[in-house]
Amino acid sequence: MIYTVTLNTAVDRLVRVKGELTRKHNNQTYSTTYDIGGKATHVSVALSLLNIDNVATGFAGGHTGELMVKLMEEKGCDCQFIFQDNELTRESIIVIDDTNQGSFMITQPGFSISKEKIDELYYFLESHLCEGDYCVFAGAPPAGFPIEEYERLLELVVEKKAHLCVDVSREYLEVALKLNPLFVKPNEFEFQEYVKKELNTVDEFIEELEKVTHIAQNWIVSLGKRGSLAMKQSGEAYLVTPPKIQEVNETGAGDFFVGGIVSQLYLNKSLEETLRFASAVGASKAMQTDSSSFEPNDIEWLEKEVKIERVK
Ligand code: TA6
Repeated sequence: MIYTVTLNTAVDRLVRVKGELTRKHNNQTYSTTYDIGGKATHVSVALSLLNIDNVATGFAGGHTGELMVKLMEEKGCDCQFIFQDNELTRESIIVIDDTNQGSFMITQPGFSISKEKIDELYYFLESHLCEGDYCVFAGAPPAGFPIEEYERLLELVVEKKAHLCVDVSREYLEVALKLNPLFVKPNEFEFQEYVKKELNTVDEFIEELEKVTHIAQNWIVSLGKRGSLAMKQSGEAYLVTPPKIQEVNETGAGDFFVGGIVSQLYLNKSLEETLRFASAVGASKAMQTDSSSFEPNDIEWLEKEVKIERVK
């Protein structure tokens, strides 16, 4: 079984604006819709759309949390979120104008999780995780979440002999890297922050990856428009160039990329096959207007457009 854990759930309020979003101007909207916010929630949606069983858990609250669960269940997700009384799952505001140059994202911090509720999540995972399961932590915890509690949750996954998959940054990434995770997926900025160096060329990224390849079974560094760079613990590395697409809304594309990675590793595909498939899923997401869907019928042709080069 695959478990996804979103410690700071969100509902995305998608606001579509006429023309180009402009300061000091009455920017009129076409529509306002609500969708599933990230991050591991999107991994669960991707897996469900791929008909791969999974359980989505983490923390939620109030009517926004209930809306998120409703939207996820409509997409076939098995939701087992822990609701905290008198709190609301936050809203992320995603503004999309007619320029097709990407969205404007405005996020709220999210509510503080009580020790009682953290323990509830710990015992949920403790009673469900089995050897060989996958557990995906994606997205930073809400402000004030104790780092030692985060570490306790990740350590539990390893103690249960499940595969630990982590898409997180800063001190949370450092905690994950103590545990030899199956993969970590920092973006280019989060990776530079981790290695405490400014990196510009792909070769500079490869050079730094080689110094840390021993602390994760797979490093996958997303490089924005340049695609992604992946390195196995063995040092084998691939540069992935995504397909050229008409981007409509890139929100969630990184999370769906992670969903594609988890789906293929779960099916014991090679890293190269995994990267090809995941890049196609992420690209398909970016072609959609919402935050939480991709078009499975597009995957086959998108995979053919993905360029993968062995660089080490
Ligand atoms: O990655 C996309 C997304 O999850 C959006 O759906 C939006 O909710 C935002 O990112 C939340 O980001 P954060 O880093 O605050 O968890």
